[in-house]
Amino acid sequence: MKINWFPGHMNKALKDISEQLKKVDVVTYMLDARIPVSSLNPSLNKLTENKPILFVINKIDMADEKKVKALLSQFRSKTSDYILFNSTMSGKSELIVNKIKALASEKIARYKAKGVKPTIRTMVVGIPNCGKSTLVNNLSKKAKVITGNKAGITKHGLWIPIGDCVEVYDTPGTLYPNIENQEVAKKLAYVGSVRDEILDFVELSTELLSLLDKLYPEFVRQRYGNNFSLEEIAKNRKYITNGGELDIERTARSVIDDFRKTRIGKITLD
Ligand SMILES: Nc1nc2c(ncn2[C@@H]2O[C@H](COP(=O)(O)OP(=O)(O)OP(=O)(O)O)[C@@H](O)[C@H]2O)c(=O)[nH]1
Ligand SMILES: [Mg+2]
Repeated sequence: MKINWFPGHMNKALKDISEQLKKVDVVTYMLDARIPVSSLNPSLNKLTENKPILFVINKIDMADEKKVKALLSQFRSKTSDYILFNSTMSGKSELIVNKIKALASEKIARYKAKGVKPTIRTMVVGIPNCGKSTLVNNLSKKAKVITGNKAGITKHGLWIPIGDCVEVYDTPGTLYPNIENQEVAKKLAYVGSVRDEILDFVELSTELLSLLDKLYPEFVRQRYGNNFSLEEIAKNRKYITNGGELDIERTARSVIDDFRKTRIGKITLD
């Protein structure tokens, strides 16, 4: 299976992002803490390279925080900062707004000198399903944009005012035209950033189990026992088809579901 998902709406979204970026002071670049490096999108990196960036390393509640912290150095520079975040938690949006304001301090100072209050504009970009719209709703304190636990919920960009001096633009999750690196593509699929309908779950879950065997051997054994082949898991779970055979497809889906619901553990794959 070669995983490549770049539907028309993403191509449009990248064009729209590029257009709207002219108005943007700070890019809020959201990453999934379970794959903080693999969730960097080369297309977005290129579009945003000349802007200050706040990396929001989201879903930290589902990830291996120690491992994420070891990867952080690449996300801080003169013009970028990062925050480890859980965008489903309310009451934390000040932390993000403050960091955005700090990254826009030059503009704020310039306007202040003229006696004018500036509007700071940020755009939330990132792979599908990493929590962008959830963050936007959290920042605006009212649910205004639709969220959902599958890839490709947001279809159009939208500017939303938050507080009296910040505006935020929610964008559709974007991938890139040709994902050459299939190790990256698989990780995007495990975390739910690729449309499930195009995936071969048997192949995907087999690969995930073998990756977890390398990275988190105790976690997989704790969950599935020492023999964690799909056949063995199907037997243990008594997943049988109407024809009386082991239901490998259902087992494969349940393994991916276990991973996505952190039943195997808090895991970071990069
Ligand atoms: N545990 C956890 N779940 C989160 C977090 N942020 C978002 N979610 C969940 O992740 C799912 C996707 O959230 P969305 O906000 O729709 O993601 P999105 O990035 O806007 O997705 P697209 O519009 O498809 O690009 C939802 O089920 C959210 O509740 C988080 O920090 N922790
Ligand atoms: Mg969205």
